[in-house]
Amino acid sequence: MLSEWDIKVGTARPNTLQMTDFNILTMNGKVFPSTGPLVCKTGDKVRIRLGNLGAMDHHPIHIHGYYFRITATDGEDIPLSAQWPETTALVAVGQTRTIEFIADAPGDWAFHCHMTHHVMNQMGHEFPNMVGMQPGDVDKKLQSLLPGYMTMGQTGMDMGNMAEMMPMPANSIPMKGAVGAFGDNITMGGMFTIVKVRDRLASYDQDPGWYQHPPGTVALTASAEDLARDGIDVNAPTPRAVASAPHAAAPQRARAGAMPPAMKAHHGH
Ligand SMILES: [Cu+2]
Repeated sequence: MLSEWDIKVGTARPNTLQMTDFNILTMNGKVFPSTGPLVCKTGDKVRIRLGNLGAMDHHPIHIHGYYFRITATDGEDIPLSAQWPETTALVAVGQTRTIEFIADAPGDWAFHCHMTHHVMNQMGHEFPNMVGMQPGDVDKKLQSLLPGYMTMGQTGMDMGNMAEMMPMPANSIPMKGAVGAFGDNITMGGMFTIVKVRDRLASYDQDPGWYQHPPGTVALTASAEDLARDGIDVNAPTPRAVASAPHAAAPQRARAGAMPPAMKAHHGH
């Protein structure tokens, strides 16, 4: 079940007067990483019934690694001949959508709303655009009035590690983030869970942990020898850097001038 709430930071009671600015998006009343994984066995026929209990927002629910068929709406089952394949099921306010697929690919597969702010927590719009701002010592000055104050957003939305830097009020959750399979930070929250498909299962009710990738199926960081063997110099200027360098601009203009008229006509399309 998909829901949306307005629960101000540090409070416990949802604001029922909210009309548009919801800040907590949940699956079965939980936000990732607290959402339980959807556990299945390789070869299982999986049926998921999605219902949107939200007040104002539609949810395009998307799966990684599979496509599914839409097999029923809240009206009725859809005859086999009329079912259609999707990787995203748009569940409008008040609707249900039933999806089915055969779990034939073992792994951990993200299953989430595709609305960007629906996989984040504590979202709000009552902030100025801070990208590129240089706050100077404004934090230090404000902290004498507001302990713990921190200017945010100057570098965009890369805030996955914010929870480590900023103390959180009681009864609150970080904007996004959980430790992933490789010790990295999964910068997702909210309406996000994981379909876990395994060849062997102890129980459908138990989280089987992270998928153990077969040897040789996970990309590794290239060693210096690997790079040298393949003739890759990571310090070489990128093509874009070359094109924007003043000394490189002249030969490029010369090439444009040498283009046949037919090709020039296509410029600007
Ligand atoms: Cu959504």
